[in-house]
Amino acid sequence: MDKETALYIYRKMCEIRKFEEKLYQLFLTRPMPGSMHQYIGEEAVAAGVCANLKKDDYITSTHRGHGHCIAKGADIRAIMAEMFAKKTGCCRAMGGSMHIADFGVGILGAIAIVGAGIPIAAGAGWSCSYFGKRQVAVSFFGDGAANEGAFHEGINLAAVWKLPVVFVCENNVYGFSTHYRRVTPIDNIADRACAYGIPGKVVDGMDAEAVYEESKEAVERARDGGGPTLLECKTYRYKGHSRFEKAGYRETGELEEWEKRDPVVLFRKKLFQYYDATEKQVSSIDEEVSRVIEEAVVYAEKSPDPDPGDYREYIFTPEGVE
Ligand SMILES: Cc1ncc(C[n+]2csc(CCOP(=O)(O)OP(=O)(O)O)c2C)c(N)n1
Ligand SMILES: [Mg+2]
Repeated sequence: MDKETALYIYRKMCEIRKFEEKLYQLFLTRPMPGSMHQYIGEEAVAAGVCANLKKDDYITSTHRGHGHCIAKGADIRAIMAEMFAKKTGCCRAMGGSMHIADFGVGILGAIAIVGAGIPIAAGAGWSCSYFGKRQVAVSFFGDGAANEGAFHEGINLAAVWKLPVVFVCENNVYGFSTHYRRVTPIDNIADRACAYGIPGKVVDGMDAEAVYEESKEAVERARDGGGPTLLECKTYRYKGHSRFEKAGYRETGELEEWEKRDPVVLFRKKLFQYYDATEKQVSSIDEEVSRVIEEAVVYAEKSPDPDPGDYREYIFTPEGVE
């Protein structure tokens, strides 16, 4: 990748990390609506994959979706306002943390039903092929989702119809409190690709450069009519499954081992080593991103609450929109 792309990926990873850290503090210190599932530790996956996507490409996301939506280009202020359930939120307070969507930048939705985004991405891929505009669809999902029926149905159909879809499994070791090897009889979920006759690759999900390069190949293949790919990004979530869940099921020292390969720290070093970045360039990204996140909180706090009757605008009846 060139230096511009590397700095872009770094910025996105910082945005995700700082957004999530801020949100964690907010949930600790003030009443916040709903719950949340944090993406800290997995930033390289969303940032590396989405750096290969155009605005009109599609993604489907999950309950752990803040990172995907930031990486795909949703407005951070609007995501933050959604966390606060404000009228200015990207879903006008009707979605919340687990249901972020922004059709304007191709985010078809964060979907909290595990695995449900996979067939939706296949459907989006079908529309990409039908309209012939060289768009692609990417589905992000977890290791737990890979054991849902929707995984088989979605990937099988995309493979049979050679749809332009990239299936990105974020193997963060756990599905809730269950280690993936307790419920998955093979080490690599990517090995399942052969059952669908499509390429499958295991990727170091802590290394944004590796994620970018592997997903670039998969996205290009999809754009060129070569059909889908299954990428399994090996990664780790630093926080518990949701909000204040304590992750007591982890081995002692496990988190610390993964933190040694922190994706943000790792890629920051690479910027100096391989991309000729200067200290000034990188620290100005750090500072700018901190400012953006602080401003997003102020924006969200100052935004109006939705009117109680607003929900009626989003209800469909047999006669049409109410
Ligand atoms: C169909 C379905 N089953 C169960 C749940 C409850 N649930 C929510 S998240 C989750 C774990 C998902 O694990 P994984 O797919 O690995 O994603 P991760 O949370 O690790 O990102 C479960 C079981 C759900 N939301 N949907
Ligand atoms: Mg998981």
